[in-house]
Amino acid sequence: MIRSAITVSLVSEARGGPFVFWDDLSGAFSRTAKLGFDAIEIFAPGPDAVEDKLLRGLIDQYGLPVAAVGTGAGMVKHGLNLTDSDAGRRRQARDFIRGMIDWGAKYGAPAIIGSMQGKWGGAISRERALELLAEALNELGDHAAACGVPLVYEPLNRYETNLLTTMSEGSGFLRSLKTKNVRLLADLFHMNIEEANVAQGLRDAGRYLGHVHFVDSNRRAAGLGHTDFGPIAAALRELNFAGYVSAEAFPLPDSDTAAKKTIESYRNLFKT
Ligand SMILES: [Mn+2]
Repeated sequence: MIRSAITVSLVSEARGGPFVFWDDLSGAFSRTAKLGFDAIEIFAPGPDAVEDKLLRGLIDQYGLPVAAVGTGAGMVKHGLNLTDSDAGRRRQARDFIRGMIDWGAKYGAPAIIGSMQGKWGGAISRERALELLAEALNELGDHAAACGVPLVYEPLNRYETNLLTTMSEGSGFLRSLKTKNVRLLADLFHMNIEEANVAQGLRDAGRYLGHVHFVDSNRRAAGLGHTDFGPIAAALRELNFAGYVSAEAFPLPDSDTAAKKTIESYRNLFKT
């Protein structure tokens, strides 16, 4: 079963970014539950940012699981990434992500590595960056397995990384890893830029597909851009995808409208 989710950001440094709900975690849970989403995806400043009692209380009160947790605060707050030319900074990046894996795992949620993958350039060649990324994903993937959750890796579009930008590259890379615990995140906005055909990109992810960022061509809620979602939904069904399609979209024209449009599109595409 394909399940719906929606994002909330608690990271002030990410303001202006593509998250539907902002700042108020309790309010986001309440609105997410009311609109009928299956789960919530949390972009938090760090592993200690949300009190355990509060989060467990919200999960119970609203019956909403956590779909995933983002790790990008390591980048936007601390300037860390896994392919930094400085070994100490790379270690800090891994430590930050390990903390986020541990935090998410308490609620059964996988951590997502997106911007924390970094970019190659300067003292770091593309080959060296991919070697560093592979080392980090092997270590963190096995750590996540020990915590009982997968680790999710997200190829990004060319303006956000120069490492891996398509599902085909992503699945080839995951196949080369020692760890078997890393899954791909297919972000439909990035794919709209990088894939020749988005539905085919999902098929290229194939058995590695673990999570989808469900969003339109312009990073607005699904239904507010020009993406043709029919073939995308068909590809996800064909793959028997059983994860979350999670709205990582701008709160435009406002959070509630973006959320409503998303759940409406989700129902039209996946509940027919
Ligand atoms: Mn994304």
